[in-house]
Amino acid sequence: MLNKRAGGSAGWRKSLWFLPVVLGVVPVTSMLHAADTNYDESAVVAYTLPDVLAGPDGRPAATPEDWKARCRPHQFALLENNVYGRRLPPATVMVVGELERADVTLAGGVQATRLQVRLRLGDGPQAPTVDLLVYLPKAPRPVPVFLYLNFKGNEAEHAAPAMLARGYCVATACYDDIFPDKPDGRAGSVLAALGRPVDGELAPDEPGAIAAWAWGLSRILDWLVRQPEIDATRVIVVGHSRNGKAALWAGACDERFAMVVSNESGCGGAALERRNYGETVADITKRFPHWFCPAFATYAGREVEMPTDQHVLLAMVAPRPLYVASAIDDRWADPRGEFLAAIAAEPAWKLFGVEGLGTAEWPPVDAPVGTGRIGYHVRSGGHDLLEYDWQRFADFADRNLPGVQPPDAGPAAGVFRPAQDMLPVPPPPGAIVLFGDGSTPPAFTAMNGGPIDWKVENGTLVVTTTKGHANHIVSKERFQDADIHAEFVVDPAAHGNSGLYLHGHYEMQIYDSFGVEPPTEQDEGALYRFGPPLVNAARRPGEWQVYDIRFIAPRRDSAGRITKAGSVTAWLNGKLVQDGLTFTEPRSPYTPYRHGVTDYLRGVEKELLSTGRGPLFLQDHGSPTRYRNVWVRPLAAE
Ligand code: GTR
Repeated sequence: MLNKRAGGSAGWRKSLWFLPVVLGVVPVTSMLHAADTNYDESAVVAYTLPDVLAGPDGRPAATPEDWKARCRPHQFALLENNVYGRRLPPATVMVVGELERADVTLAGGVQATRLQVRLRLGDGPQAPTVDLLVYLPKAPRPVPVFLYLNFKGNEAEHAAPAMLARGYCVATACYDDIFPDKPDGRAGSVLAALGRPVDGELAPDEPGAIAAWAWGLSRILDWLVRQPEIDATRVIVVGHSRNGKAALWAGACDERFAMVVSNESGCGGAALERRNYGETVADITKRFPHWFCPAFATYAGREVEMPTDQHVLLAMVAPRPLYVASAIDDRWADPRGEFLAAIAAEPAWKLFGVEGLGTAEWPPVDAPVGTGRIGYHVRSGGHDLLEYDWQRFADFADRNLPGVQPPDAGPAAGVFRPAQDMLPVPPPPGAIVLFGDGSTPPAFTAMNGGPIDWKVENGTLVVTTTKGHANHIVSKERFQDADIHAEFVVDPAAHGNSGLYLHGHYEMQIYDSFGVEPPTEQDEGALYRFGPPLVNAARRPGEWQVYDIRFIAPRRDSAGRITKAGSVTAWLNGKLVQDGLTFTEPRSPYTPYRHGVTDYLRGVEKELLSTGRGPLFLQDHGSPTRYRNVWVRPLAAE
């Protein structure tokens, strides 16, 4: 069981069945509001907000490109330097132990798959871990996700059946796993593990808890986007109160979040600092000195001198959809100040030619507004995250998220999402294993049809290299369209060059390409001579890597001429590297039918051209690449 906190999974399960369906969390705060807090709108000082579109020289962005290249980085740096601290670097995210998966029935009879997984953020056994709880709706295709941090631990979270019934996945982790929420929490936080200073005088732009929570959300996202059941293009980050501040900063730092939702995030979140209404910079930095970078506290009582304000934080989300939610009795969070920040952020959306809120009037309670890419409501009642709020977030997401897949989308549009998270991957039903773990002989022949001379060592099949680079091996299996899986380790010799020759005509590249930017048609993930990978997903030599390829073979007429292009969709190490790339005649002069060809292979190619069925080759290119778990799963012909 994966629960780190008291209560454990038994307690969690119980809560599923017996607790009322409340979609949210009650924060653990005792509101020690200052006696001199201003709640009088007429006593709010006049202020001028910094221009949200301004670049470093004050000149505002004129186009989306100008915003992205010149003005957004400038505005982002102002938030880093003055509020949250420097953005933290990425880290490797790996599963620790077993992923736990169970079918569960939630309140109202909603069927779901529950995943519980412990993620290690960073390298080495000492790296911090986060326990993630995920509820997946039963759906035939990848689903959008609401991701949020909770306050009390996953076992205290009440599942979100209503969201699941609307087709959304819900994923949550406890914020304390990332940064224990107390002034001296730094030493036990991910910041310490990232090598940031934990005591002594901190630099003015040293990140605090909010930066750490935002970073944790991005690391969870790293894992979520690798899951086949999840639509990586529609992960929504949500947060309530202090976690709402973190959600906004996460959305600013990481543009992979497709939509950002702030629920009553208030001071240091969605509310304008310049408005002296509710919580102030002095209040928040006194009680929560660990949340922000040290520079923020210096603006206590002089908010008007800040070179930024919270509308800038909201503008970082543009042109993605943003939802800001307030509650009318939550005056400490300054509901009107949250609305005004959303209005002041609008120019960033307008620059992209999209509508923001579509109104400048603060709406009545329980009457959501936002016909464009910004949504807003002020709910009746106090500081909380309630089902009402969740339902409005989902309404807004339904309207605004791009990339919604129509029910009849074909395989290349997203259904082919192989699990690559945990290696080795067991062969699925219907797979023809060409080489597994070495317990049965490799189902390959040499180029002349005879036995292969590649060695099986420690359960891996190792390329026997030759100077001529043509000691490839040929699968005994012949197939037309197929899903192809291979796990491999690259050796530094000869650039780690090897490859998967699909039908012997088209090569999915294997190469020592770690860190190469931008990757080219030579690099790992490329279909050699047809297209570079969409992203560089290559791992270092010595590490296990994994390819899953959906290969749709070209079709030929009886004279051998191509009548319909072929295509590949390929995943490499959890990333989509080819998305339906099409190809026709082979382009490489090095195919096994030309370079190092034998009589046997002439026969193989002839058969391929007449039947459309051919083998998979593993390539010798002078590097002792290791393979395991190589299989093909033939697809039904179109
Ligand atoms: C309060 C704090 C607010 C808000 C809230 C919460 O004490 O002053 O800014 O973050 O806590 O997170 O519940």
